[in-house]
Amino acid sequence: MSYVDEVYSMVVEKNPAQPEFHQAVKEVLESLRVVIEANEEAYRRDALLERLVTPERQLLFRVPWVDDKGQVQVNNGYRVQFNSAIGPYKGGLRLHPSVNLGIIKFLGFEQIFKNSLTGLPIGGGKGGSDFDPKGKSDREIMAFCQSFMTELNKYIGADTDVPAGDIGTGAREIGYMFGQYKRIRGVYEGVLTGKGLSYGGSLARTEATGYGLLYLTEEMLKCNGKDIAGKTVVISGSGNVAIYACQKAQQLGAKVVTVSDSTGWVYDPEGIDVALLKEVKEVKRARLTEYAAARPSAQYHDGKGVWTVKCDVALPCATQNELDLEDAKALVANGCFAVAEGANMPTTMEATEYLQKNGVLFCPGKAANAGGVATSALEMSQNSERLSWTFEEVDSKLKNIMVNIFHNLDDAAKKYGMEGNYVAGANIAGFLKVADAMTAQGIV
Ligand code: NDP
Ligand code: 2IT
Repeated sequence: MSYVDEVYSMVVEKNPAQPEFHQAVKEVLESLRVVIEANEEAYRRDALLERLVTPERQLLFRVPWVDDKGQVQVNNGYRVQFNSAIGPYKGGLRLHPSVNLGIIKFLGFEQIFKNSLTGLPIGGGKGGSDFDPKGKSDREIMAFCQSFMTELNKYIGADTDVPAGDIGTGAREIGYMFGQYKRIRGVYEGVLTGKGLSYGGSLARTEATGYGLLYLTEEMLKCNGKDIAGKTVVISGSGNVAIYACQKAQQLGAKVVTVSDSTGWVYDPEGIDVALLKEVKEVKRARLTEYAAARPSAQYHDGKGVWTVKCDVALPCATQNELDLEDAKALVANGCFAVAEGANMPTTMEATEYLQKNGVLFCPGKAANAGGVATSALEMSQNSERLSWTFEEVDSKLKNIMVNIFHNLDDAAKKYGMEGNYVAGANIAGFLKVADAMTAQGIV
């Protein structure tokens, strides 16, 4: 059996009931086959792949908190410190009822390669809880966040592990967690990113993932003789990533005609009204039915459906495995020619293969959504030098990073004989730097 197949079998056997983690590992290892085969002896001797797929440390803890009725609630807390070969662990905290260890491991594993692709010194990690922030009062959110940080604070720090936002964790949650960290540890340091501007946050971090997705998409289209201006775009999700993807797509002259949430989706043929979307989602924390009620041109549909809308470019920005083979077929049949992932692993493997085989330009999340964590690393730099940069300065660095990421993965795909396969390019380019650092640091 080849080394890649052996390690994949080991992962499935040793990590039962973690399908998302298996999926993420399989995609990466398949892409690396050619690189691994060229260095098989040394990698096998050093058990490089076994070490790569095994987290350095996995923290699981109890998070008890009291709800508004006086009832004690108990959630599971997670932090997976996956790989610190190129820098302190870095990655978000997901708060969603679906969270389990396998999901956090898939996200942490993806984060290793994503963070490497940014070119910045950050290792891979991820955390979160099965806590559901929906419908909770501000006091309940604070109670949960304080309890979560009361345990997590022991394992993190500005130079060891720097968490940030993800699904369900935004500025409000980061604020409560930062306050509790400072209170317990007695240090004022950049231990979290995505902070508010009044206490060490970076300008443009809120916008960064969505903006970065569009900067990379624009470059990918340009290098393939196409222009984002004038194109019709479908977006899923209506959270942090989706909102700012929508805003930047419009600034670049595209028309975004859909957004979605976990209950339904909106088709707005006149183009999504970003100011209204922000009011509904960021201020009122309401459902998309409220958007549709306030916007005469918008049609609301229950359930799933954005991928059936005719478009040129599709940007999945909600969650994992939200775009399956049937969706991919509908996109191709409707003439979609580019898909870039704003979310982490939103496209199933079968859907990805179908899109690639049908000539759709496909950029995986670990490259396309890297603008968020890259700007988090810029926030860490600003915190270290105790200065803050202007919006324009951060935004222009972000744009450079995204353009460089695209060229790095494009070059890697070409170098290894897989021109145009941006999945392989991203995995190879991300892997090589981490593998080099792991090798140089010996068996740890
Ligand atoms: P938010 O919590 O701000 O928004 C999430 C959006 O996705 C909401 O519209 C939500 O709908 C929808 N959604 C979440 N879970 C599901 C589900 N199971 N089924 C259908 N819809 C769902 O999160 P973000 O925008 O921050 O994150 C979106 C994606 O982008 C995630 O995959 C995240 O890992 C990834 N990402 C985020 C980065 C960041 O900086 N925030 C950086 C890089 C990647 P509802 O409100 O109804 O739950
Ligand atoms: O998936 C991701 O890259 C994030 N949720 C952002 C992580 C970060 O540290 O900013």
